[in-house]
Amino acid sequence: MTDNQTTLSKPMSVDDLCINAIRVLSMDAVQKADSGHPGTPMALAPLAYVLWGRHLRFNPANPGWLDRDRFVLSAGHASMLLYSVLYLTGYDLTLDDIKQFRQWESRTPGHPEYGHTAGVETTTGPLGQGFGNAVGMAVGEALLGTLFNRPDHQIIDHHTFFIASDGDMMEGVSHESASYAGHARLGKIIGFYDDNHITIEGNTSLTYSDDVQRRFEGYHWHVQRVDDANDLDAIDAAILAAKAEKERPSLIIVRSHIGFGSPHKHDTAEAHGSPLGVDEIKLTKQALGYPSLEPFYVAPDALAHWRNIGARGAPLESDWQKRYDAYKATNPDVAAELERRLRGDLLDGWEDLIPTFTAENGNVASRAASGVVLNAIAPRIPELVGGSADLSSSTNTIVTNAPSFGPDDHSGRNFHFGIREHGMGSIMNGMALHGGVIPYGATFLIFSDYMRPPIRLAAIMRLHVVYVYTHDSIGLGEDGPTHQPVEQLSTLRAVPNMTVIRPADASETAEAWRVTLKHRNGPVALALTRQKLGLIDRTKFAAASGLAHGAYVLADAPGGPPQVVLISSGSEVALILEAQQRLTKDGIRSRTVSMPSHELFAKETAEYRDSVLPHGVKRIAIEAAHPMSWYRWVGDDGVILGIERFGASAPYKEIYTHLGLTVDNLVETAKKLV
Ligand SMILES: Cc1ncc(C[n+]2csc(CCOP(=O)(O)OP(=O)(O)O)c2C)c(N)n1
Repeated sequence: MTDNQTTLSKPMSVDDLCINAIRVLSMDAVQKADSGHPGTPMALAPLAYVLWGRHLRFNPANPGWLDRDRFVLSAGHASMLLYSVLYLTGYDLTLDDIKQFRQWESRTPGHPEYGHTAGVETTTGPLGQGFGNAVGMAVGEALLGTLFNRPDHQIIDHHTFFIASDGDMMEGVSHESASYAGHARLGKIIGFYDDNHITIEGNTSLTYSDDVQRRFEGYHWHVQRVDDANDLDAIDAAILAAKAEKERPSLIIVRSHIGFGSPHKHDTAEAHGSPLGVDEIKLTKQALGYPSLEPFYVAPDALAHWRNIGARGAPLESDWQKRYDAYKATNPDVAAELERRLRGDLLDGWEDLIPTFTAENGNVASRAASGVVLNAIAPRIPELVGGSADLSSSTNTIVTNAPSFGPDDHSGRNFHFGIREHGMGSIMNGMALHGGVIPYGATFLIFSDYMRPPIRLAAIMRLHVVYVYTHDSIGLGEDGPTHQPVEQLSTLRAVPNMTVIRPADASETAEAWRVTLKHRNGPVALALTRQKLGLIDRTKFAAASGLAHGAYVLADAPGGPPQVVLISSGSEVALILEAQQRLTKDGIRSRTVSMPSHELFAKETAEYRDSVLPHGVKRIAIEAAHPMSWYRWVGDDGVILGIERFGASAPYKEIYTHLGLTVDNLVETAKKLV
């Protein structure tokens, strides 16, 4: 017997070898990295074995197969559970990758990252987000299935599985998403709640005594219990029953024991987020009766069995492909449309539908202009689907004469997310990840704060989602400081991969939608006004198409190069235009620059940027928001007229005056600078 062999009372079954392989890889990877979460993968190894082994439809050779079942590990800290299974079933992930857990540029980062590791469907880690993503994926499945399946051809027909931990359940976003899913009757969701009674601080009894079963029954979910996470047949039976339930989403509450198998860490918080320790790992492998103590050892029989499980995917997919080919032969146009949507290509000609605004339209709030544009382009962009968190009449985000997505109709493009901004953002991410749709979600800009976590994840994952944020400043007036955004524009602009666009008038709003729909590698936030805006006369000022550059010169004063540059975005562009006229009269040559998007401008060439903001000419920026994001653009000797306090409840013009956001102040400041 070698040092690494253990004494077995009886040979281990292939089932146990397969299950324990996950436990061993998880323990060893965390130990090698000297950081990570071994306990939950150890507890849930049997669940993973039953789910992947008997139920999940997936093909490691093609992780992107359209009709695969989706799996979301909402408890992203348990990433080694997922990485183990991806390696064992034969995805593009090697044992060496497992050994590189949590290392620089490895394919096994600390938490699962979408686009980074084959088979990872979404980035998780911030608890609760995966739950919402799973609901969004199920929305995508239901919507596309309803639109594209034909009576004899169910080509989109898959389940969305997720695993949620105590932390996921405590986070509010799980409430918002679960409530939405139950109401919308998303019957193809099958979630597992890992009921292990342990979080970081200790036993859940410290802080948590929800009756999760009744909670989810209250949401109209179908709820089952499995009392022993090691009972493979009970897990199997519960999944079968969940699949048989067509109307309600399912939750399977699985009583598990964190750190299962570890003599000293079993059922303790210590197993949650630290390596077990070399000695304890040895004891655990012995207690489990594992055939070797060698780190990362997977018995050949177990690997072969897991690979057989993975190999079932290819015939599953090719069977589906045959059905898809038959569908395509019978319904060539529908199939072509589906394929277009999945590729993310837009139909030709949609830009011809973007309306042109003229003086005859009168003064129009940019939120209203946005609604007009959305409705004009909607017929040619059917994949643009979305709605608001109960503010559609204020955010102008309903597509008129189109059905709503709801419990009785999964075909609708208008979504009613309810007053659930956080859930909305998280569900939108799931929809985008599912593919075939461009989701938009609307609320007041101030309430973007209620959906920060999914915004950040959309940016990390570079998802094409659109936020329509209206009531974008103190310009909303009487609702007062609780509703008036101040710091939101700067903080949204600070999110990497995010594009914020704040158009100055109806024409720029139309251009903003053009850019937004073409911008496929990250979220776009449109900041739109509640108050009406005048239309900038494009016969006198540059065309609104300049918006695509992020910033563009509207006009220079006559008679020579500018002495001062006035920069602004959104509603305050009107102020710089008026200031320019006054300065011209007073003999000061000024340039006006509309800067609707800092991010788009930052991507332009240095030559272009210098042509808009010439070196050596002093700059003044004005925006009814916190000045933080403007320092880069005005330079050391520039001035920013912004807001460094909360707003106030009053008619909006008065607030502007009290806070010094006026033409008078602009003119005075310019004169001082020149
Ligand atoms: C939003 C958010 N808050 C906090 C954390 C840090 N965190 C990671 S796991 C965890 C809780 C662990 O308990 P549980 O969810 O039951 O997971 P288990 O210990 O069973 O693996 C916390 C607070 C996080 N990942 N996300």
